[in-house]
Amino acid sequence: MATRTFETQAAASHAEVEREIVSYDPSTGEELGRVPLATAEEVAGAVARARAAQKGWGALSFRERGAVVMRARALLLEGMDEVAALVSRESGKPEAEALAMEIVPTLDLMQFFARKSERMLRPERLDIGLYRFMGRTSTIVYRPLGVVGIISPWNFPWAIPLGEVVMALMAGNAVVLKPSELTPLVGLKIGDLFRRAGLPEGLLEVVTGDGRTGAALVEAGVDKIMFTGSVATGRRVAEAAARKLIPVVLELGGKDPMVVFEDADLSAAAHAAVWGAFANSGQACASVERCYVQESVAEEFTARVLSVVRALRQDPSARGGADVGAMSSERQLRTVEEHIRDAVARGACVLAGGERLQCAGTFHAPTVLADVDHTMAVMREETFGPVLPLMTFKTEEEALRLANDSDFGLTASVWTRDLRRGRRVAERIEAGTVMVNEVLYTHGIAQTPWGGVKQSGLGRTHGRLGLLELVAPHHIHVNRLARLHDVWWFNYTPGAARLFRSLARRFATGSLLQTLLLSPQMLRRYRERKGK
Ligand code: TXE
Repeated sequence: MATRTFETQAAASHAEVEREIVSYDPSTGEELGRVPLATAEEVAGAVARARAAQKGWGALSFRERGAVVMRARALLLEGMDEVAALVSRESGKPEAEALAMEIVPTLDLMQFFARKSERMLRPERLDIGLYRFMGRTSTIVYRPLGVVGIISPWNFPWAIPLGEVVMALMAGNAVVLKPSELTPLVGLKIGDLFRRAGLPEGLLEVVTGDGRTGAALVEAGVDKIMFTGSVATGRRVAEAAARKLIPVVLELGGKDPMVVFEDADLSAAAHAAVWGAFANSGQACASVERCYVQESVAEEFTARVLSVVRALRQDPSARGGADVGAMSSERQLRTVEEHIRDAVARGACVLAGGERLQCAGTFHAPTVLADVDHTMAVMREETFGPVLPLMTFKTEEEALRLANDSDFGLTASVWTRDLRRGRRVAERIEAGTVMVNEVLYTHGIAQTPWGGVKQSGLGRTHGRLGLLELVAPHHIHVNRLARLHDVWWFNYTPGAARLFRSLARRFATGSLLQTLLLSPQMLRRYRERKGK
């Protein structure tokens, strides 16, 4: 069986010649399987099949679409251990973590969108102010976009694409999914789940491949791209999409701060910091990547963190019982080593971990750093690994300044027993989501919007805001009094101009009373028209 080292990842390039992607188990380096590397023509074919299938699907009721999603959900529930095992094998995370962070949230998401999409997308009557007294109504009707392209990463290879697939399908779209080249088998498993659930052919096409396959998907004439990945690739996707005028949602990761005030429950905060930084081996876009502790409790908090870290189990041979799994790739592990090396060279102190494990897999020990500052890469760039840098602050203002001193803004977390302070600080942190006394997990709450500000991306997934990204709002405007010609139509007589001045002064105030004062002028205008 082939095994993987950094150098032999070049095996991938050998396989590319054969137009294949090789999938490896990062915790052992063993080959798991091979899948096709789809060409641009094959991607275009998938988009064409999806477009043909979407017409009938978009015409179904929410109930009918929801029934397919609920069948897929039942199959997932039945086969969850098999899915968790595959996710664990292909991504390196412990099976328990795959269950907790990928299966449970998606089961909840599936029932939520299957049952609630209709309500969230029901036609909406708009308040059009004084125009309603002119016999008019405005309604927004949400229609499917058509074909949605989803380009997904390897860190949550099941939960991220599956959630977006469900939302796109419930909104009446067809989907072409390009899973990460590191986790193609999990991507194919998503396609398999919906096929077994009876989703009509063509509605979910899974095209396996690498960045070139993703780039081909952007070029293939889809109606929207949902992208999750790095800032650099996200920018390339947005540029290509802009040339085709296709909208994009970009989820580009974060450098998420955790702020611990002196009045926080230090035990809970320490456990949360450790889980927030080391769950998924730190490879979550909402991982705690910077931890700021108020100086007066820094010593106690650090001691608590270290004692929780010491109890963590990391065992390359135990999929079920370990806490901190393998990292997804050697490249990722090298970024972690580089950030630690840079931090130490600039004066940081390693309080725990600090090194990779000597084994065939890509494991890195959970690492705690102190004496860090914002000149270090570990405080500025996404580390995306099991590293928890601790830094102290004195005042609330200083904590806010440090938390906001970042190019990213995905999530943040504030720890305090004073919930008024928690909300106050939360409102001033620049991030898509700020949690008070929680970390990391709100991607798992399907009802809440997910997305960031600054370099963390554009748009939202999840919740109603996420669902609205997957539909086209159609504005239907109806005039029930068509007999009465509008006063602003031709001809522009001197009387008309006088009326328009009055409209500017009175009607445009939004006041019905003011507008009623215009009645005589309006009547004159109608009579003037009638005379013609
Ligand atoms: O991501 P890429 P990578 C961050 C994290 C990580 C870094 C690099 O910091 O260290 O990104 O990860 C497809 N057109 N995140 O290199 O390249 C690719 O095939 C279209 C944060 O794995 O962005 C894959 O399916 N698609 C993040 C997907 O893009 C292209 C999760 C992501 O790959 C493409 C993962 C192109 N030109 C990494 N090139 C998060 N937001 O949570 C590549 N792809």
